[in-house]
Amino acid sequence: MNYSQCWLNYNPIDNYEDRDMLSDIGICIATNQISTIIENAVSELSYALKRMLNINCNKEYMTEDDQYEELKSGIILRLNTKDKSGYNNEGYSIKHIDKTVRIEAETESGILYGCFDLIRRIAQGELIRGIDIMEKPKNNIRILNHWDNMDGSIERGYSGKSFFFKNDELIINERTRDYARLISSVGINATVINNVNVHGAASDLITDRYLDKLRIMADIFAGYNIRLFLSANFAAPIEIGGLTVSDPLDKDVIDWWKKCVKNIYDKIPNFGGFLIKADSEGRPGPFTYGRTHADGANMLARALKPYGGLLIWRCFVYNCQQDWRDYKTDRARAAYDNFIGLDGKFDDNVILQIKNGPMDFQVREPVSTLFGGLKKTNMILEVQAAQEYTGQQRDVCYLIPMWKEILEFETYSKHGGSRVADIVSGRTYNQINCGLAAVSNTGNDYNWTGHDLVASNLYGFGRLSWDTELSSEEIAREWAVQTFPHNGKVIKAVLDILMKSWPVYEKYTSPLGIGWMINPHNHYGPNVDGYEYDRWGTYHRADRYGLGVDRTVKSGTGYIGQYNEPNASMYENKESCPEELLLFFHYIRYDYRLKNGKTLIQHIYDTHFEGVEDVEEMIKSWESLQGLIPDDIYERVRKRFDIQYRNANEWRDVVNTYFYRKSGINDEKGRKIY
Ligand code: GCV
Repeated sequence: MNYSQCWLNYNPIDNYEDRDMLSDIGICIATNQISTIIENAVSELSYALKRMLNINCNKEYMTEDDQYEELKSGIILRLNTKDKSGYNNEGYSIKHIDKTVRIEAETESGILYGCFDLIRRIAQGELIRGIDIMEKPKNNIRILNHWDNMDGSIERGYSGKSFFFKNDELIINERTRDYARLISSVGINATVINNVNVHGAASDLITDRYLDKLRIMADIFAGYNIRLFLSANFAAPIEIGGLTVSDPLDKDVIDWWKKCVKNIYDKIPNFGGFLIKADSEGRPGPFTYGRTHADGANMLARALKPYGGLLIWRCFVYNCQQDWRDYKTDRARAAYDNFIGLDGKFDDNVILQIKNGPMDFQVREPVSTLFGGLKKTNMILEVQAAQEYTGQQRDVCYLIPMWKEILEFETYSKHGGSRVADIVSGRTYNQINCGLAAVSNTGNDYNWTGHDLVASNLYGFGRLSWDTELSSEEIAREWAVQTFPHNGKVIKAVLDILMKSWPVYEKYTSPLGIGWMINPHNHYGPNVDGYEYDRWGTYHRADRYGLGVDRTVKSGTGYIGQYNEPNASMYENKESCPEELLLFFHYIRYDYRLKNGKTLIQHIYDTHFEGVEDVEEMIKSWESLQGLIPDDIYERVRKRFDIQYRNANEWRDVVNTYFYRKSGINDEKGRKIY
């Protein structure tokens, strides 16, 4: 096989205390609906038990409930469609009763997730004697967005080429199924396989040319409870339909989409729907025709509605032709300004997909104001597992702590529980079509994610989208234990590296929420003024006295006014603004004293020196694992650390030198600045 199994290695577990209890088992399947999902669940469970505990499972199917009641031993999978026990569709329970372990669910997908859960527990050495749990996902939509192009390249892809496309054709092979196993094992239930920037042949993906093959792929995914979605081109009626417009209120356009969608569902009955990037970075959209985003989204949603399809519409809409001399226009304001007036105007199968921050996946950003603003609109939180601005899978950066902070942010949208996690799960406003999306970090590299350690971000996204209350440490530990050989020292070192990695990356790159300062276009490596005099609206505004963007209501762009109180006042005031975001919200002088007594300039110098020292520490930790983990993983990660070390040095010197030259202020500690 030319790829690894990541966390589905199912490494042997020595001395598992409940092995005896499981050693004489069969898997009994109590259901008369033997579907592909059930078959996949059973085959995964028996494969995992064989590999982890060397247990051979016999499978027995039974259809009558009384037979099921009489079973005295074994793992019993029971599809209980009669008594609605509150599993909530994809939920399940696992109970140990006498000599049986019973996984029950209302749906086949619940059984599948229950099996993956049991495997995960055993893989971590957790004893199942006495287990009695009930689980259900916190979010209904748990979706990956792949930015894969049909020529096989991946936009912002850092782990090889696409495993979905090559030379304008779809790839379907063993890896397709293993991809489905991998993401389903952590609860992901939907995927968009093509880039939101729909170029070239990708416009045709929704036509007969590709539908038969897509159906094969959709069926493989469906066997793991994953729905296939496609990114579509808003101008498809022109590009592939021969019409002269793609105006969402034009009758011919409406009919064209209806026919197109009907044709898709005729071929792919389990098709999930479309993801649309419109009026954004040059993509076509309803603005061309003087229409709103609600007009555009609803038109497509209505075509999908009869088939249960969803329309996911991105809010990444901003002016990318800005003049850097203009201090009033603020890209951070754009998503809110464009969408808040449309709240309540979207159909119920439209979902707005909102990036976590108001800018673009920087190492530190505040939470997008739309989460606290929209009240009558379905929302998906979009995060980026692909590390476009956070080290591109060459530098390790475990992103779950960042996503946790976002999910836990209280928006004050409604009294009594409106954290981002509550809003995007639909709990706050009783919505169903809500959830989490991640821009995927996968490619056809042997280890799927380029850097072995950042497979933890893919794993973690799935686990967090299922249960937003899991902690970052729990997720990191689960992943590490399932990925590496069972050894306390290995797990401790890996956890330590992962948990440090985001703060370390932040230390040696852009300070206190200001973002960017990267090389234009490829977005790797330092370049403080890289975007400063450009059109993208991403400025740091550094001069000889200080830096930062004034986004206050009082004297700045007014962005802060988009937050609900008391967040708005907290950010407006320099003293109460969380320091890690100080430069995002305020222009600050270099001699301003932070809470720890250091000046801003000294903070910049110190963190950049520390960042490099921290990378040295991480490297030492990794080196202590040589011989304890497989050599190939050891070597791959070791090489990545060399790159990270060089990168961190480069960032330190470029950033420190830049600010030394701008400010003329010496480092108090007299270290070398160029
Ligand atoms: C897919 C940023 C990235 C683009 C990406 C875009 C988006 O601008 O640099 O590569 O395009 O975000 O999220 O649509």
